Amino acid sequence: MTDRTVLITGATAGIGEAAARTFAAAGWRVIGTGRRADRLEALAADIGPQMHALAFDMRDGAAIDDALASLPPAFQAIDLLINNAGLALGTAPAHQADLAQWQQMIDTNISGLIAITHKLLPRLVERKGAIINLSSVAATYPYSGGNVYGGTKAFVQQFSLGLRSDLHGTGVRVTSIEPGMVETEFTLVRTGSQAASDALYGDARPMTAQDIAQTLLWVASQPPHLNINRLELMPVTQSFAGFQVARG
Ligand code: 8X3
Repeated sequence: MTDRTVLITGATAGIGEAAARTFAAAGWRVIGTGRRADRLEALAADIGPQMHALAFDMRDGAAIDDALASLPPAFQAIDLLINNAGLALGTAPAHQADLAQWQQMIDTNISGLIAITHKLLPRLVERKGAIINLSSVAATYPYSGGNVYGGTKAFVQQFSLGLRSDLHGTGVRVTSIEPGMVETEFTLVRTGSQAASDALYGDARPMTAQDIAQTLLWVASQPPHLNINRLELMPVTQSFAGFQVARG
């Protein structure tokens, strides 16, 4: 058991839900956040009193304040922020993409992430806490249709390194986790198609949400003198393609 508390954004599904279960099983108190209150409450009921469900929209600063102010005393001292909430929308090339989808990715993956981080930073500095941000391999390696999604994840990667620099001397640790293909609702959300999701993950042996949750716990369990700056993960079946050349 530990007396530490983690706040996990986007805990309603996928990596966030797996992380909530994994950290609770390791003895952490877990604050799970998200917009879908019913799913959060169901998860909290399953995990038990170690989890507190906090439903709010991360794009709304006043809603974040109200939510944090409503935390029961036992959950107020937050040691670790896991910025997991995020999404990809669309796979169209940039010149055919939907601007509203681009904006929605920026709102969640960047604006929401910086808003909750900004709110929690004073507490994290006070407690010499830690931040783990979920970036992606898409931060480093461009792929067709990745455009703004990759751009948002590059922001998360670089923001993580920038936080490390700004928090120098505070004892606060910051990590950018950069997974490749993980089988979650990610592709269903991105494409709106269960068939597309099944076709991508089908026999590809992708990573699982549990793989990433275990990695998050491992990062959080390192001794306080050690900071994992960036950690990139892929399934064995995923690697890199070469440059493309248009001819004619
Ligand atoms: C998404 C990574 O490889 O599924 O963050 O596009 S990948």
